[in-house]
Amino acid sequence: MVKNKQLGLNGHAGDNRRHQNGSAEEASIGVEEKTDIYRWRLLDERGCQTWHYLESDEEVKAWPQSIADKYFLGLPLDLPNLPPPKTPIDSVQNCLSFFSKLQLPPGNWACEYGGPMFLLPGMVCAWYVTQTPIPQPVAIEMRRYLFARQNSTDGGWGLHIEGESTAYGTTMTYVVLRLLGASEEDKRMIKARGMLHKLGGAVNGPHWAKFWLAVLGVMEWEAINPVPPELWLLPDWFPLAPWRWWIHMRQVFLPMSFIYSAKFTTPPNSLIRQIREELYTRPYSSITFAAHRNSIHPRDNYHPKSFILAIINWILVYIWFPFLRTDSIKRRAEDWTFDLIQREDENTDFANLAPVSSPMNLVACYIREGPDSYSVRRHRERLPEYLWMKNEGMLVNGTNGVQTWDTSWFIQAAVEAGMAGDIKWRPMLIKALEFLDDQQIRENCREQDVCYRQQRKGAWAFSTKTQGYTVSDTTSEALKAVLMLQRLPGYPTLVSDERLQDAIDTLLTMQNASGGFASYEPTRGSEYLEYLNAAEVFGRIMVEYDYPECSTAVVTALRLFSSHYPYYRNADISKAVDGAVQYIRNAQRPDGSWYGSWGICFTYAGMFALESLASVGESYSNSPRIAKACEFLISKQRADAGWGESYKSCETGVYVQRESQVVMTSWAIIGLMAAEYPEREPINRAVKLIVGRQSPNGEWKQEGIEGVFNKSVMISYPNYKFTFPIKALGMFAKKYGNPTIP
Ligand code: LAN
Repeated sequence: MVKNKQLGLNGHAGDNRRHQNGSAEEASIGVEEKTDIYRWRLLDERGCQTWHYLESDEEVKAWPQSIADKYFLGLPLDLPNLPPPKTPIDSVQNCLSFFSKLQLPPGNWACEYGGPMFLLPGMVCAWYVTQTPIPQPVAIEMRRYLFARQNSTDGGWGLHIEGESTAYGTTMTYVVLRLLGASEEDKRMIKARGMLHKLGGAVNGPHWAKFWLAVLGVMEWEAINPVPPELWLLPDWFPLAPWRWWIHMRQVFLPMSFIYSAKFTTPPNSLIRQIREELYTRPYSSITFAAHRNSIHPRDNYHPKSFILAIINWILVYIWFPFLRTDSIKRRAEDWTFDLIQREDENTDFANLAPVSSPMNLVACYIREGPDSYSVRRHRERLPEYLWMKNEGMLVNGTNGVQTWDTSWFIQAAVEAGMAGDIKWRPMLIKALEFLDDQQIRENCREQDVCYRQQRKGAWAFSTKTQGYTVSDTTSEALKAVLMLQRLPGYPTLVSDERLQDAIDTLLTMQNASGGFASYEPTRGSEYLEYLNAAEVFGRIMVEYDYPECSTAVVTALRLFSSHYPYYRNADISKAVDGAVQYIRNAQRPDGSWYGSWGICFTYAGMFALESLASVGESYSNSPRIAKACEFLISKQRADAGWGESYKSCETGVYVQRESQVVMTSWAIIGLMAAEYPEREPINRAVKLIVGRQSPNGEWKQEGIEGVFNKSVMISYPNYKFTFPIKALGMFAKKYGNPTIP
């Protein structure tokens, strides 16, 4: 848990105010304030990760910086050079020697999980309007991060760290920099403002930006397209009912609709009044905000609002709200949405699903229950779990960590590479297994049907058990990791048969009629709901879809489980596998590729799909579709023998090249080897590239961004540069007898 004292959440709002002007002078002359990076520590308590800034020298002495802390902070590690690898397995050994030093005390691995630029602003806005003091070191480091991520050419910010400047990124980052104490006269802020005005000012931001601006009181509520909580009063059979939406959309819509209905705006102060005059190309008082509900800059308009949505919005604004919505409907809708907010808080112990909804839940609790309520205090304690500190400053992670996901992948990769039999790595792997044992979800949510939650007993969540949302592929990857490891001699059986069966039972509830598997739940609504996608900046977000990645994870988990437990729900498992494999076959594109939704992009999905089909016996020599998939991958191999795919692939649906990346090269050859691609040369050369890029201390350096969501937002998976090379090199060594690398 977060220690109030250490994070300075001590209720002295004065701290915050003092800070707002504190650095103005320095910043305006371009000297960035910075904390002492040697004083930051990551605390990991059963997967609950929080960063702490140690103020006193005594604290520093009592709690030395670990290698993992130093690594995350970009400090020198002074690790010795390892013997240069002669074979792929030497390279794996070196990597393990490095990666083992990053294991955290509970047994998991951690990392920065940044990329999106819209997460930090929500957090700061929520703190600001709920008068939650922002500890000075946090404010300083957030400012530093945001400035470090400013696009140097035009002074703006994008939707994600590699993206071009947008009205969303630029408006929100500008505003929170001001809230965090940056001066409007700072030359970087002047440049940012220039860019914002070039983009048409804050009226051109998307819906989610306008929402926060209205809450802050730097935009009027008339400019915000409606978010009616009464949608939650629709009967469950109704095709548009929000329980059918993709979980991230409905968990954001939920508190957003509550706040919208309350039309909550924080009382203006002088800073807010100043910001009002900075965000627009005209004086604030001269703007007709109601005319800007649909204004949006073309760069932000990835998914333009549909005509149907525009009509619905019109009806809501001009007919429903002024004439038809009675007080009693309003009250009932607000009561029910707040009840659902409380259930989400209860089910996650206030950690919440993700960092967009979580700050909004805080604001909703603040409105309904007051600043000193338990719910507000608990939210304030939990939000810092989303923060991450690195050499560039402090950011907000995409989830409250990658604990279970990355730990599961690492275990599998190490087993694949034959490392589990090496006594040297056994303590590390047992610790990792203990982590997964501890993190398995043991119970369903209370009244899961009332709060529309999916069965989850026996599942694993992407981050931690407390967050508690099953994900089809995380449950599968964790299940595989546990099965692989605890069956080996020398490893304890921690997760009982019954608990493994619980995981299978839950997985089997998650299949779609199409045979495929989606992410958190089976698909509950029609694709036509995309017509109601109001967020503009994301694509394919309204409902769950089938994913080759998730479907593959489930197929391979079910098959591995069946090989150990051939009698448990045998018929159900075969049927589920057949259905999922059939879906994967159907999802192949005419050019032989698969589109990836969670990693970039065709290389990622190709790896999974080929693994799935291989697990049911399809390979290059006996399956034309596999041959085609291999040819597709081979056609993308670059002259230096690597694969490198740009995030543009995700946005455009067409393979876009970039310089070779270790992670994508690993994905591609894992797929090719799973498919038993007959030619060895392209794979040999790729292996050479991977090994050649390894540093003498065993690590691989960070390259381009690896992950994606909602087609348009990129997200970092820094541990992939360890786990996927290990897996690829391990597979290679197994297949070709660990030859010397020429
Ligand atoms: C994630 C992270 C993990 C990811 C995988 C397990 C890798 C994937 O295979 C299934 C989907 C899942 C669980 C996933 C879904 C969307 C998330 C939670 C994220 C990409 C991390 C951040 C993102 C979340 C939606 C961020 C908040 C943004 C909104 C638009 C609400």
